[in-house]
Amino acid sequence: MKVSLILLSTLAFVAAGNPTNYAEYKLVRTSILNTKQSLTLQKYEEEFDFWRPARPGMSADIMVPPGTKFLKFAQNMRREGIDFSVIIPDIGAMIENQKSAKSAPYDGKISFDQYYPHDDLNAYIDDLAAANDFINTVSIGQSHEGRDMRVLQITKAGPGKPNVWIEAGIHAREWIAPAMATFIIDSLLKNETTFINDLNFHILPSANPDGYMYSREHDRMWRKTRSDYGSIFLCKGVDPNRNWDYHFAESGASNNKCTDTYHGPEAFSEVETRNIRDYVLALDPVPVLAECFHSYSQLWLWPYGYAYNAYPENYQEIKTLAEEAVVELEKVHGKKFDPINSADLYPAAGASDDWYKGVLGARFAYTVELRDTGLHGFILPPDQIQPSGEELWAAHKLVFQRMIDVSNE
Ligand code: 0X9
Ligand code: ZN
Repeated sequence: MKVSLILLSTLAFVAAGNPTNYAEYKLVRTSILNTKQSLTLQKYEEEFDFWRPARPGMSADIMVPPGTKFLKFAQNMRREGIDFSVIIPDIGAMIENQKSAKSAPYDGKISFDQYYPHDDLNAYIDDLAAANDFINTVSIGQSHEGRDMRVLQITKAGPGKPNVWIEAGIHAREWIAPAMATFIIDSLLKNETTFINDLNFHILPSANPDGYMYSREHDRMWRKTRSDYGSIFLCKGVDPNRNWDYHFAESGASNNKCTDTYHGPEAFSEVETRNIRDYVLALDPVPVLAECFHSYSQLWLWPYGYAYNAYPENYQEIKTLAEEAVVELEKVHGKKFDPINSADLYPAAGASDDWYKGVLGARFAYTVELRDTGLHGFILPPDQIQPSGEELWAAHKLVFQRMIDVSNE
């Protein structure tokens, strides 16, 4: 990567705490790529932020700066014979627009029309624990910058009952994910549902607190943790969804500290992934279901994701349930989610879903890529939290019931 004085001064500017400015940055979507085109585009992965990577048979979503960089990009695409269209003309304006949306501090009652900071997410689950004797919260450790990582435990079902594990927000900029964890919690606790009588739930709403807060306060497009491995270009952070010790670094991850998919110096280099690992390994029984909430693309991904044609032995029942879940989901607001194998999105190793299946031994493991399909991408407007939650909950009613049924077999 070419590092200029301008880049270094930009890095210093960001390090000094000035928010990254995305004024007139564009999100472009390419046409469906063939193998040659995807290889060509992958050369640009260090220069541009790929919201969806370049892989054969897919279109890529690429954030491109305005001005001469955009003109140069367009020229290069023309030369390579890759068509594209602009799907978000001004990412900065979209971010600013959302900043002006309602944001009231958490006051003991969660509302599903805003994205809360990490401390409020913790406060919300702590308040639930204080108000219910069958709910606890536990700290599973601190993040790199010392934020408390707290898990909500709903253990009304009692010892020995099947455990369900949900991890949200491991990617910082995917704000809809922590919001969906709180929506699922809220729905579970409504009186008309009885899942909590039969299943124990362990839910981590904010799996990457430093990254999440950095994305709120400094750089809306931040994805990684905030650790520091001494990059000469001052690049920070590791992709915590490439940091798990199952086929670590074998595919879809980078050794370059400046990329968004940097896998880290070794598996579990990140304190956040170690905290999660140690907590879930101690669960008894092993979770029947382990889920990860991400965005965007509207997908219900099933394992494995580290390579093409690598499937767990019971993949048929995992796949079938994903297919059934998206049918329930679509009934609510008509949103289509694709139930596909993770590697068919793109092979990427070291993700937590693969580890939950391949190492932990969860019977069912999924990554749900939430709304939308690129109209807003990661910058999903807060007025979509409520409808997203409604459709996700409908899918989960089926999934949780299936967990009860298979556990009673
Ligand atoms: O690349 C990821 O980590 C996930 N997509 S995202 O756009 N949210 O970054 C997908 C992970 C799918 N799982 C595996 N590849 N194992
Ligand atoms: Zn993600």
